[in-house]
Amino acid sequence: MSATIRGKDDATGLRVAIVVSRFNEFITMKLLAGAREALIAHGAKAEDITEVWVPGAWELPLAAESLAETSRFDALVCLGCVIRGETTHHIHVGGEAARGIADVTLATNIPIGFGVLTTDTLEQAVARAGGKDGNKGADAAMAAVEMVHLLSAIRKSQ
Ligand code: INI
Repeated sequence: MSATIRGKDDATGLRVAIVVSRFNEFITMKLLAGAREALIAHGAKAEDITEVWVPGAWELPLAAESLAETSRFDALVCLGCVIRGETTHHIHVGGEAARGIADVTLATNIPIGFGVLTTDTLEQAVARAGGKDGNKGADAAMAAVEMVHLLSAIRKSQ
């Protein structure tokens, strides 16, 4: 017989830390608002959500690792905005943020929603931060919530 294991979009009772970058704050504050609203709309309590601000996307992994190691959170959400510049700097910042966050989630087994925009233009970022292409902060928050339940269901299925 086949088995199907799925998560669910229920944030009731979950403690979530949102790590958000100040760089391109005009965009990241909208990602943050989207993440908070999605969590609360799905049952999280405002007092169970912790906001942690870092200078830029580069600093997201270290803050996420520190938060994961406290064992105080069921899930993390990392939010940032990397926009293509004149040099290749953005490639290193965006690539290392992604790699570092992936390393942290795998090393700690805590779900981390990845809400770091990597765009060519400011317009593309605006579209993804509550504009015509949705809010990637909300999507990242709900992906983290789904993964909390998925990991729990996998463990129970063993
Ligand atoms: N940080 C970002 O979050 N987005 C960017 O687009 C960006 N660019 O392109 O420079 C950026 N740089 C700062 C970086 O994240 C660090 O904060 C900085 O290098 C200090 O460590």
